[in-house]
Amino acid sequence: MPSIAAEPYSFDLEPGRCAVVIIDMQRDFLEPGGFGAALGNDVAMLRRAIEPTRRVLAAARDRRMPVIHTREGHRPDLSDLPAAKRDRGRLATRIGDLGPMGRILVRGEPGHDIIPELAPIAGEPVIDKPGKGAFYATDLEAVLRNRGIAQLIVCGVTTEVCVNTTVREANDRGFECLVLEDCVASYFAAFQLAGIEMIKAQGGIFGWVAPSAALMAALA
Ligand code: TIU
Repeated sequence: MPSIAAEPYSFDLEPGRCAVVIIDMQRDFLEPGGFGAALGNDVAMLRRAIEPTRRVLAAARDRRMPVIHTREGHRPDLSDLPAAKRDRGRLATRIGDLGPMGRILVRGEPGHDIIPELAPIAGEPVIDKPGKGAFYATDLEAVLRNRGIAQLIVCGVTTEVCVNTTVREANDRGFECLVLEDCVASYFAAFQLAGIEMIKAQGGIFGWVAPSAALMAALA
């Protein structure tokens, strides 16, 4: 069983029971003109996660390790969009409004797509989620349990929002999460640090944290 140098202590990877989960690496969060920008963020802050995640994705595919992608977004008729989420922030451009990449955070629109660098390939489930957590109102748990997966290697954006929410949901369901700190990113430098600290503190209250190089070394 490969042991990954992680915090707060080593993570014992079980290759047959482990999946890579890539959270919401969508144009709407990483490119100008999408939801992340509509919220007032500097979307360039997230790009540092792309290249390390691309390397992890390639390594997982080489080893036939399951890969699951998620996307945050809503039905075109917005029937799954709570009014509280639509109205939050009193934004000039809201979810469902037309932007340069199509309607903001709506399934099927260009902005909802995963960025080309990390595009899913055949055989990799894509979980469409209406909320921040990837387990809420999705079949992610069934997909994982049907494949006998008990451990998640987590990449994606943003560290303190969808990554943290998903890791907390996974932890309560009995999954062990290893978050790759260079493969997750935040619009806020302070929240990147805090989001990582919150996972690994208190003996790994929500999971483990490691640089992607530690995973690569264990897989080599
Ligand atoms: N995917 C995800 O994190 N959704 C967000 O809305 N993140 C923010 O940081 N806003």
